Order: sequence, then C-alpha cells, then structure tokens
Amino acid sequence: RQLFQARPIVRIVGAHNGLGAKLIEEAGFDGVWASGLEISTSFAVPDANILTMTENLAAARAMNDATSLPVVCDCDTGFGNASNVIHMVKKFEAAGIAGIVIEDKVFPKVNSFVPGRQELAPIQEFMGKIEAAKEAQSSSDFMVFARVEALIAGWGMEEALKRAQSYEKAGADGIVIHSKAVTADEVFTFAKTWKGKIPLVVIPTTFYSITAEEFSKNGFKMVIYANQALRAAISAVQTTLASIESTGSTAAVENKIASMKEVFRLQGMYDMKEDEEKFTKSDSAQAIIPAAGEHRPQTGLGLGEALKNKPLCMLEIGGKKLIDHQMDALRSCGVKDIRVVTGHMADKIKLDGAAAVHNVKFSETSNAYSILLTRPTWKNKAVMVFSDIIFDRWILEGLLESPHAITLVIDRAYRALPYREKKLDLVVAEDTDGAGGGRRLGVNPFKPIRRIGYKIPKEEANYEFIGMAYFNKEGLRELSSAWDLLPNAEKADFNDLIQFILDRGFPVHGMEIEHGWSEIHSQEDWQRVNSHFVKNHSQIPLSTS
Ligand code: SPV
Ligand code: MG
Repeated sequence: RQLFQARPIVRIVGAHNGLGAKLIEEAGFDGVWASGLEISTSFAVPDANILTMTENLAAARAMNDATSLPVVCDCDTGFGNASNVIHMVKKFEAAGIAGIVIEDKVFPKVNSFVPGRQELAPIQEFMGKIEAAKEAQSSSDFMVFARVEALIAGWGMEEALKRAQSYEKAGADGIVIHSKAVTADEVFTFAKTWKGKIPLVVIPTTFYSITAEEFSKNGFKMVIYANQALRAAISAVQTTLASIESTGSTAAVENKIASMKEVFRLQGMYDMKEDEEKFTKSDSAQAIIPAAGEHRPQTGLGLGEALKNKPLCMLEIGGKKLIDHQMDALRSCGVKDIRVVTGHMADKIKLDGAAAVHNVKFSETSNAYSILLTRPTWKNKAVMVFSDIIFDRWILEGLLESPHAITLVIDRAYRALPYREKKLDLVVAEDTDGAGGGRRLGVNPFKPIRRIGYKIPKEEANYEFIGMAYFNKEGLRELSSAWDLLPNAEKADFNDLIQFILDRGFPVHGMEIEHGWSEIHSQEDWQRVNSHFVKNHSQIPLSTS
C-alpha cells in the first residue's frame, strides 16, 4: 500500500523460493511475486492447481522470510470456494504476505498461456470470493487483487471491463488485467476505457518490449515480471549441465558460475559467523602460531631449495602443509580460534579458516613480539605452538588439561638424539620424582621449571622446550604484564620472556614427554618426518609408539 502511494509504478518480480526473493531485492525491485507458475515449476508439476494451498503458502513464507520486500502471492482461484478463500487469507496474512491475487477462473485452473480449457467463474460467485477475502483480512494494509481472465478466455473487452467493475464494487484493492496478446494494445485499451478508482496491474509476458514507464503513462500502477528469473535459471542450468556432461569436467563452466563465496554471502553465512563469534561463548582455548620469522638453519643441510618460494609453515609433509597438520591437530582437540602471525612471505601463507595477524616488523622482531601481537584477541586460555614443529595430538590433549597457569611441553629424550649440538631451548626443571632416566610408575608429568634458555650449559639442563605452551587466564595475564615490563622486548625470544616471568617469581611448569614430536629444521628432519607419514598413511599423527 505504501509503495502504491510512493511510486509512479511498482515493479515486482516472480520467484519461487527465498534465494529468488533475495536476488530480486538485491537487484533493486519493489516487491516479490510468489508466482504459481514458478512454484509449480520448481516442483516440476503443471501450473494447474496440482500443488495445495499449504505448499504455495510455504513457498511464499520462505520468500517473505528471505527479504524485506513485500511479497504479493499468486493464489490462483483461491483454492476452492469462498470458504477456502477465508481460510487462505487468514493464513497468508498471518505469514506476513503483503497481498494476494485471486483470478476469476474455475478450480482447477490452468496457466493462462496454455491453450484450451480457460473457464471463467460466474461474476457473482467471484464477487463472493472477494467479499470473503476482504472480510477475512485483519490489517487494513493487506491488499486483495482481483485478476480478470476474460481476455485470456476470449470473452472480449466488454466482459473484461464489466467484471473489473463488479470486482471493484465487491471491495478489490486492485485489478490485474491479464492478456496473452503479443502486443500491449488490448491492455492499453482496457486501461483507457477503465473508469474505476482502484489501481491496474499488468503482467507483460508476451508484450515484453513495453517498458514500465510506458505502462505507467498508460494508466498502470504495477507491473509483474512473472517468470523471467525462472526462465533465466533454467537456461543457465541447462547450459552448465550440458557443458559438464560433454567435456567431462567442470573447468569450462567454473568462471561462468557463481563462486562459493557468493553462495555463502547469499546464504547469510558471513553474518552467521559474526554472530557465532559474538554469542557462542566457548570455553575452548585459542591457538597462537607465530610464523613470521624466516627459517635459518643452524646445523646440517638446510631446507634452502624447498623454502625458496614459501615459508617453513607451508612445507609439505606427507602431502599436507605443516600448518595444516598443526591446525588439524588443534581442531581435533576443540581449538577452533586459531591466530597465525605472519611476516616473512606472508602472501604465500594459505590459512584454511584461521585468522592471520601480520607482523610488519617481522625482520627486526622476535617470536615473543609476534605472540604478543595477538594480545587483543586473548580470552580465557591459549595454546602457543611454534610453526616449525609437528606433534602427536595426545601431547596437545595433555597440555590442554594442565592445571597450571603457564605450562611448557618439555622433552627429556633430547640427550639421546644424534643432532644435539644444535642451539636448543634448554630447560632446567625439578625432577620431582627423582628417578632420573629409570623406570617410573604413576608419574606426575608436570614439573616446576627453574630456568630456560639456549645459553644454559648442557650438563645443567635436563629437558628441552619443544615449542608448545599453554596459558590459562591467569597465565595470559602474567604473560601480558611481564611483556610490558620486559627490557628490550621487541628483540626478546619467547624463552627470554618465560625466564623473565620466572624471575618475577611466577610459577611456570613443564609437561614432560619423551617422544611424539619433531622440529623441522633440516633436510634430515624433513625426510624422517615425511617417511613417517608415507609409512603410516596418517593425516593426524595419533601413534604413541
Ligand atoms: C504466474 O506467474 O503464476 C501467473 C502469471 O499467474 S502467468 O503465468 O502469466 O499467468
Ligand atoms: Mg499463476
């Protein structure tokens, strides 16, 4: 009703589902026509009252829910007599439909463009349906349009005008004058001769070259493009399917069809994701992966050639990128919010579903700086994983269960390894069960850490930090305050920051392990880890052997 006041001509377009309605809204039209032809076609059944009122209502409701535009629903002959019309109006109005159109044919109708049976109902009978509809509506906004099918049925102009007049008298809010002529002459003649006060509506399917402006000049207030979107979809789908069938792949159609991104946009997926972020309070830890620094091998054969065009986290191991191994392990432990700090070759890092935080100063800063860049996103707990390690998921599972504020995963097996001359992140932790390297039962894996750093003399260290750490809320708070006071913080290593935290008297624990991880620093590391995956065909390493 408001549009009829506001616009010289109202333009609405046919649809059969929520997506169609949304596309019509985005294209800038005034409203949606819940078309009987379209809805029938979408079920692949004839437009001949084969579908029930309930099915038409469900389709109209889906369209109305998907758009803020008014939906005008094609209600054919009203799905029966005046009693059916009363029930129908109540249902459609309650569903939020702006208006309905009923046509003066007999039930079951046949689409107006199909030659043969086009039977008109007696005038009195149809007037009764309009009166019933008007009495059944509860809001004065709701509109009931009467559709005159006299020109379609071949009863002539005089009959059409007589019927339109009667329907106005019965209380109709507008007249749809339908025509299947190839020119607009007959609808223009109708409009010129029409003496009524209620607005006229036209459906220019056959006289398609007439513009909305011309209809407006000729006395029409609304134009319905009833089926063009449906026909566009049919042609596009047919062409696409034929191409896939004949070429054997989807390559030829790929850049002609909507992107998955567009599909998700239309679904409202991105809005949903925002809501999820805002409203789904989760107790799960987030992950921080500092991957900004450039890989610099310290010993053995470096990964120079393999890392010519990509950073270390993009190295392939067993057919999967190192970062994806890490993210899969994290997600399998319920860690969904993953922040990767990028720097060196940032544009080469592809993060499937994780968020990138860019460290613009990556060449002058160290990993502690990168980790702290994620500070604005910190919530209740976080797990930090260096980007150059691969690990069995049970280590992560254990770490996430740590009862301590700050926990570092520490390995006691490092001494046995052949390449131990490397610069290691050594740790001195309290050997609380005092068994040294011997057999032990019922061991508490969490040990208080005394010192950390690569400068610790090897004889004094009993563990190596593997590059995984866990912080609960208190631990994150300490990490944050320590950072703010740390001298020369930008150049500080994560180890320096942890040592600083220890110096402040804050407890840091180690979670002891003896196996289940590897760093990837050399050709040798890469080959060894790769062959593990080739042998085990395993995507996420699960073995504890
Ligand atoms: C419809 O879209 O279902 C209509 C218009 O009623 S027409 O197909 O032109 O009859
Ligand atoms: Mg129809």
